[in-house]
Amino acid sequence: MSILIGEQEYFKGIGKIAYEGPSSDNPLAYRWYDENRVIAGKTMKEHLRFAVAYWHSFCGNGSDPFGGPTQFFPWDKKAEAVDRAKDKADAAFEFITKLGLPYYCFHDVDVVDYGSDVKENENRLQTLTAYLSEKQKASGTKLLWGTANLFSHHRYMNGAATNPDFNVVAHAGAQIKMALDATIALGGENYVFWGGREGYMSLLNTNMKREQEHFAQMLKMAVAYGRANGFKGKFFIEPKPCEPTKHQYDYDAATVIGFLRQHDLLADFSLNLEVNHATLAGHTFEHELQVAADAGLLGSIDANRGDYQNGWDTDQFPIDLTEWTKSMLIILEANGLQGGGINFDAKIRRNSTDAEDLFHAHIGGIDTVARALVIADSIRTNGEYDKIRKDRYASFDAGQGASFEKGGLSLENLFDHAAANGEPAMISGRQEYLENMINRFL
Ligand code: XUL
Ligand code: CO
Repeated sequence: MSILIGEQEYFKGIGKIAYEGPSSDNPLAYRWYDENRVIAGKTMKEHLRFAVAYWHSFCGNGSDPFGGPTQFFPWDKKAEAVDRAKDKADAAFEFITKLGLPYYCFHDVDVVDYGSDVKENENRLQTLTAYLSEKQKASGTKLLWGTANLFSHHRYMNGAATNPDFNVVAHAGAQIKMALDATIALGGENYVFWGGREGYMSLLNTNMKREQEHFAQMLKMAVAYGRANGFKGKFFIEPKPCEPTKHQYDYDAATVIGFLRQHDLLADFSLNLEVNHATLAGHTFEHELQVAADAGLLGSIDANRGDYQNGWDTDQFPIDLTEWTKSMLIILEANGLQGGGINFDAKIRRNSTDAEDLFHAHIGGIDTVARALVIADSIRTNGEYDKIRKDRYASFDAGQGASFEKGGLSLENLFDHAAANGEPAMISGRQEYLENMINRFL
């Protein structure tokens, strides 16, 4: 038994998941994710930077608003919080190592349960930070990002940094400080803010302007503390329109970019985009990626999917090849993710109760994304896709169109041009042709 498996092996009978190629029918093998395969000048491992999410995989227990846990974890048995947390870390690193993924992500309270004593919580997290550090060294696994859970505890029912009570805001700050300390100590490459309850349930009791200013203030303090303590990575904001609040301030990529610009935070922040959050906001995932890429803020991804019939965050594992192919076209065109990776912020269903289910879920998600990368690269290499889109704007590449783009024309010039050139010819958008073209490569 290797050092990567603790005293107890939690996923017995499952070995290292290997790449076996598309013809394999082994459900515990990769058919597309070949970490060393080079696509567009980089290995798949470098492009995708996959991460396992501690919370869904090792803390989530299948409970929902209508019923309690269905998944009873052998690593969640011991009476003492720190002992339980060490067992959980053993299970997590066994799992990540068997999948062969380079990264993991956590919230502070995923790593170890917190009580209500701030200093005791700090002790607990520091103890686990030392433990995780050893695990990282032994396995080569790295921390893609850390974050603080500022939404589960009852004190955050009216928000965390945006809470109307300063005493609660201080608790949020304390948790961010401790989570940043852990992230820095573990060499975490990024730090995430997902504003779970940073929003409102009713405008009747809310001073939105003041709350948003408090939020910006907290972010500035986090940046100041992180930079003063050696954190060189990016801070990410993860947009989501609602749930658990009625309206979350970080509604979508465009809203967050406006907020960052308004509060002069663009130098330190970028975006962590989640598929199911995009669809909840009434967008496609591709839309959110494009908005971030156009602003140079495409930082990282939380991979999952929603459900066409349900209007909430179902956080299912990604399996939609078309959605991911369209997404990969944008990611490749943007020269990849800026500092982040692809974190599986996804959970197995409440009735998926075999230890193998967690493997099947991750393998399916990993292969979907890897296959989409291969397809998107073929589409780009073929060249027709880029050419059609470029040609569509050809009228701006020379003459009056080029002057317009450079700001060299007035409204009178447009009048003269329109009058001189008559009614423009109709030019097809060729959407169906392009859709068929994407399908040709799938
Ligand atoms: C919730 C969500 C979070 C963040 C981290 O919808 O996505 O898990 O990713 O707090
Ligand atoms: Co997320």
